[in-house]
Amino acid sequence: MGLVKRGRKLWFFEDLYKDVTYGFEVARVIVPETDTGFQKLMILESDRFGRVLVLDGIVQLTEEDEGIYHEWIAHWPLFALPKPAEHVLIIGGGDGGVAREVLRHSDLKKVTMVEIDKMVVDLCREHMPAVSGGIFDDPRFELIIGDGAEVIRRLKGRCDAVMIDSTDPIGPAKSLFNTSFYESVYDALKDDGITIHQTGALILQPFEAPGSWRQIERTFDDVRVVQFANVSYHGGPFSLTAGSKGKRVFKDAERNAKKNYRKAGIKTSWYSPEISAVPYPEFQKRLELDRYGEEIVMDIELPGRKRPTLRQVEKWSRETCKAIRMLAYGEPMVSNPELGDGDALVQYIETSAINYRRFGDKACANVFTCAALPADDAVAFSLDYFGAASAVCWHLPRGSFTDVKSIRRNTRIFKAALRAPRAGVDIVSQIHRPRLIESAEAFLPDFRLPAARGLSSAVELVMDIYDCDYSRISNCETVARWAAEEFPKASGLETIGKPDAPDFGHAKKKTAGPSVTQLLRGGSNISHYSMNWLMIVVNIVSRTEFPLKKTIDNALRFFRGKTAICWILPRGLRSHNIAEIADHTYIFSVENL
Ligand code: AG3
Repeated sequence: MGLVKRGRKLWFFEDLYKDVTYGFEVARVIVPETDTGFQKLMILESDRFGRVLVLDGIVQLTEEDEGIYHEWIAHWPLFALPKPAEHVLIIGGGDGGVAREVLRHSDLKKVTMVEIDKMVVDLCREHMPAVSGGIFDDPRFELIIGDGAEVIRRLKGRCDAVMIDSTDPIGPAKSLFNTSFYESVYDALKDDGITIHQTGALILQPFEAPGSWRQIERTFDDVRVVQFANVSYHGGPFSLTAGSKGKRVFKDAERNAKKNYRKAGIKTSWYSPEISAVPYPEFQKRLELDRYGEEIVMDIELPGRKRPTLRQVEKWSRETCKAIRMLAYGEPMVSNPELGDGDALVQYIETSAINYRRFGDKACANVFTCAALPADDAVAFSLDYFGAASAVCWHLPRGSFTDVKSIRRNTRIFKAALRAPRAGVDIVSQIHRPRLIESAEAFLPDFRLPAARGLSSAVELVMDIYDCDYSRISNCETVARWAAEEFPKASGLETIGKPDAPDFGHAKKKTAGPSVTQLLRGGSNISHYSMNWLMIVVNIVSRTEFPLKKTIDNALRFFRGKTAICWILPRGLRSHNIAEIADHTYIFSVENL
């Protein structure tokens, strides 16, 4: 919305969100909106806030409350350090507010500020000189106009702290929110150094802090979330996410901060060492959970010649939600009978999805949640609903942050039968594990998928891809492009219709992961991705054979993941022998070299 006339008054409304905004009355426009070549810049004056810097329609600071943000981002890391900082790097921060606070630390020898947009520096210096204070006259201060992501590579091991005072991860700051940038920040730090990055409003930007948290967690030795609230960053709690080089830094941070603060004698208005070391514990705990979810995969023997209609399958999926105590999201997607390609259904649910496909007289059902899954209840309900005597089940831990051997140990393959109508299930076979193989074996040209051996009608490739690039999994268009264009090229599988990508719709309904579904001829590709975990989890079911190596490599490369844990399951079973089925269920891991 930007500037809006309201009667005789001029108002400004922030443009960050489509569905919420805040605004204030503007007394004067100091610098009308100007295209700097990097972004649109505007400086306004308000009676309440003083001068206000706006970039791309988003408030960056107001003279009235800039002290809150600048004190926290500068002093939190500097006072937490075990010994006084000598060299600090600021990336962004062109208004000079962070540098002003940093330079109050008298042991400092040098502060380098790398700002990409010279006009931010010049116009703030001219129109809001109090923000930068005297930094430009301080001999310790050095300004580089350039790209922080480039400059930082030249600073290996030189900095005690790196503060990333960027705009949001849209526009010119995008390259500052990805793993390779964080890796160069890590390299630029001395041992025991700290970095800190602004990571948005916790509630209105629910994926930003978790996304950076996970990337920093993977690149640094320890990670913390620091929160504060000010008036001009709309939405209550606002976050800074910090990473340390060295494991002890944050553990000693509270003690160090109290001691260093007292010694330095710097008077602060908002920062306090008393609360600085408390890193919003509940939020941190949520992020520290190390498991993404679990899935129960069922091959259900349909009785007699009875084949459920799609209407009945829709009812099954709705009632399965009740059985596992999850909410359905939106309407189920069903295959188009006109395409003559079998019965299939996908129902997004709170946190993930349920899906169904029939191969002959086998109902193949998957129930996936990114939370604890009452798997037995899902199996019991499904057997009961379809009037089936038994099912072969694979119970998979999805997104376990451990090694392939323990993931294998936690994967269960068994036959289940209903104890009595509307009662629980019994496991009527031994519990088997998948066969652990080397990826090299799966990639041999004569490796035969179970379907080709006549063991089943179809095959399912399940992939958990870890350590993906944030930019590849932070929007649905990119994931949908993979599913609709890249994946079919690599796998040779034929798509039907367009990918369905509800994306943040899940989040709006207070549920977890955004998803993409692409129906395939004789199968489907369902992917759930998570910024929290930097991972994408994929299930590809297909009646047609496809090249494993090409398909897996393509996904690893596209999402720039580090490792894929892969399972191969025979689906639409023809064999009834559970030992044989387990023997043709494979697990292996693939590295992206
Ligand atoms: N840099 C951080 C601005 C963040 C605005 N984003 C938001 N409200 N979600 C500000 C520059 C101050 N030196």
